[in-house]
Amino acid sequence: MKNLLNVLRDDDVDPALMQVIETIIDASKEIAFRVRQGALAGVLGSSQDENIQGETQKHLDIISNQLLKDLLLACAPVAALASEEEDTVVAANPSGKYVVAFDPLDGSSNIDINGQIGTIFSIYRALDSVPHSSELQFNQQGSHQVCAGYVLYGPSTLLAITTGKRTRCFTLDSTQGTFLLTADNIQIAKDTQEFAINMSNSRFWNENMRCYIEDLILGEIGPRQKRYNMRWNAAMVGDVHRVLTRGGIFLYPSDNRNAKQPAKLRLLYEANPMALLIENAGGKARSETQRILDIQPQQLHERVAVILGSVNEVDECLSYLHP
Ligand code: AFP
Repeated sequence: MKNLLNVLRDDDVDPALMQVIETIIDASKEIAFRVRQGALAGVLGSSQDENIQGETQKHLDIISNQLLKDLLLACAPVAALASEEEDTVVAANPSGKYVVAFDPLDGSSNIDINGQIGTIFSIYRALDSVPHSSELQFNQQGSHQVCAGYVLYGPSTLLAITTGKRTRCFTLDSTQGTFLLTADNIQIAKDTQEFAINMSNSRFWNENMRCYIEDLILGEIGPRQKRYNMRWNAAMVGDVHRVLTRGGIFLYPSDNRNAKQPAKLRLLYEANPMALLIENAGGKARSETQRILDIQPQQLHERVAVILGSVNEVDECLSYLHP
């Protein structure tokens, strides 16, 4: 089996970009070790602090963020970084060619219950037109990502990654400490019978979204005329990995719980990297109004509705939203 660096080399990936990817992978191995140690490493539970999102930070959120930050700041090709756990952009190396955004530990609510969690990352070329410390470094459309991926800390530690051509999956061989290629060209099934959504929010959705979900639940006795199953991991990395593996549709729609914040998922370090992985695996990734990768970001931690997965099912959902 090929290892990650050999695959990237065969794809003629820029050596400086390979160095950034390798740095992220090194940090993820450290995180994976602490996740596996759990209570034995004293990393469970919540801190007394809140992040800019207003979320209570778990100890492992802070540890993971610090690991990624320390290693990336020491990586010469990195010009700046942005994180779910950082209020604003952190300037790195003046000669850096790339900027990195990440959610250090997605699915934090799963940490204390030994559930699926993961690290999501997104890499862009640094803009010479603005200072490295400017948030404008990250006001780039998702289609400009040069690399996107996640590390899923589950029964296996898996890396899903794309550098623009295809979406691949690697599995960590913990005896050697290397990620080995285990899926070379993921292709998402065009149709599905599985959806992922947090049903407890249904009373907050708009009417059209409620109708779409109701028809999935009606199954073979309703207009869709086939049985659907539901899954919800409460960690985007786990739900997206299932969609990449066996198809499906993942939805986190806008809702009216909070007029100032109608969506939950973050564009920069959740929606955009996942959208690139999904599209490069033959799937579709939309907000409720447009292709996610076409969205022009306005601010660092902006949020967006997400509908992604099997092309035909995403299209069917959009036909309900825009009859
Ligand atoms: P946490 O990292 O705060 O657990 O949030 C995870 C997440 O951003 C995303 O990974 C999940 O799909 C979604 O939120 C789960 O949201 P709900 O807790 O509202 O179901």
